Amino acid sequence: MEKRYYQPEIETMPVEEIKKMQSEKLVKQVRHVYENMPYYRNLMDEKGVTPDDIKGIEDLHKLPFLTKADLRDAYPYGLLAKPLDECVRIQSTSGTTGKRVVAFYTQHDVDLWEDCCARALVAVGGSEKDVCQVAYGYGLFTGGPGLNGGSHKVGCLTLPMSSGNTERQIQFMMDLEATILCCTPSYAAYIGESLKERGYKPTDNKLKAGIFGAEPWTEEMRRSIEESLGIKAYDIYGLTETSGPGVSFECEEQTGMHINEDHFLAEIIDPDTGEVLPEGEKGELVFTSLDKEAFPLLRYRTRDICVLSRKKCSCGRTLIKMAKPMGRSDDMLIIRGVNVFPSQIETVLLNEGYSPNYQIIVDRANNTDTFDINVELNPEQFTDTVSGISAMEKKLAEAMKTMLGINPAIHLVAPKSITRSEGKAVRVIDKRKLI
Ligand code: DLL
Repeated sequence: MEKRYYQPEIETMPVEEIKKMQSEKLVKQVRHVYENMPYYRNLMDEKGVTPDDIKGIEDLHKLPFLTKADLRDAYPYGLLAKPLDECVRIQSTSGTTGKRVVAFYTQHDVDLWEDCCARALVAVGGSEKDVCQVAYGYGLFTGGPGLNGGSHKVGCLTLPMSSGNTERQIQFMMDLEATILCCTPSYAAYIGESLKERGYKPTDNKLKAGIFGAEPWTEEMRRSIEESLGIKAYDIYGLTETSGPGVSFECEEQTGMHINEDHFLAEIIDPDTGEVLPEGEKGELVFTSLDKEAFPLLRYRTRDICVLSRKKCSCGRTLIKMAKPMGRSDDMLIIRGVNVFPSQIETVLLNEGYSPNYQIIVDRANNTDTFDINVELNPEQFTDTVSGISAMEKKLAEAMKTMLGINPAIHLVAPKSITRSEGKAVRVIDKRKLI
């Protein structure tokens, strides 16, 4: 079997050794942060915790959390722990609440981030023989630069396409015989659809694998992308605050993402109480950066809802796995008092044979929430009889009711009428927030 590890000494390290390594790094990192990041030192002082109290990972729970609100308060330099002279890069993402998140990197930080992305590429079978088409956005967004750096480290021929210009993506994919595609899952679905429209069959391209992340996507979406592109589709996770893509990545088993535990210490907490939950329970994912220098966030609350598992993996990696995040706690919609995740809607649509092109519109009329879902028909489903359409809408509404517990109004719309996304898809329009 071909080599599928980039750094086997880390990726297959016995768990006890990983934990020992994490403990040693944590003790050093807490000291670095305490001495160089006054913002976090104040939080520790308020909690009455000193670096001497942290002797290993068993003491992690004593440290205060950092949240999105802290990022906002400390913008732009307040969480910087190295002089700007030693930083070589910033990356940024739009926050949900106005101010952008700005993350800083030393050369050491860029290097370890690219190692993480290289691990992800090798895990899907990448090597110097591959042509890696990076169709995540380049620039402030971490997707393009992260996978680009990883691809160089592996030695792939890197196509730095950035997102968009689908015509050119397809031309290069075909002419330069790309074998690995990296982009958001929604853009991968769009590229698949565009190839089909141009008369290509899934076997006409040379792609073997895709590395898709930056937004939640379901198993049903995975299958649909795998079919349309004729590839294996792998998940990758990360966030700007922890460096970018590559915090965790999927291996050949495709049953969750291995967390790069030598760099990131993961916890699951109860989002309401902050209490640490045992392995296997669902809750909010919290990360501590163990050896980042410039922007070393400790106990950062991601708001992503997830489950961790140390079940043995057939790929031989010992790194803990996280399930696909089912969405962010702040993506969750509360409609007429019921919690609704867009991922549940996507599951129903794909199970019922619809496209993953949909938009959820929530509003309020007469003090009651309205809940509408526009769903695009596939060209082969298109029928121009009104009774045909309303029967399909009714059937889909029933399937939604079974999954969600509440009844949306379904509107089947013409093929290609919902705007495609080249980056992260916009699935929800919540007009209630605008009031
Ligand atoms: O999205 C980094 C990234 C780029 C990850 C390319 C993977 C591939 P941000 O823009 O800061 O960073 O957004 C981070 O996106 O907290 C999750 O809510 C969501 N997210 C990222 N990856 C996944 C994934 C990049 N595989 C936020 N599944 C995170 C579900 C994901 N959600």
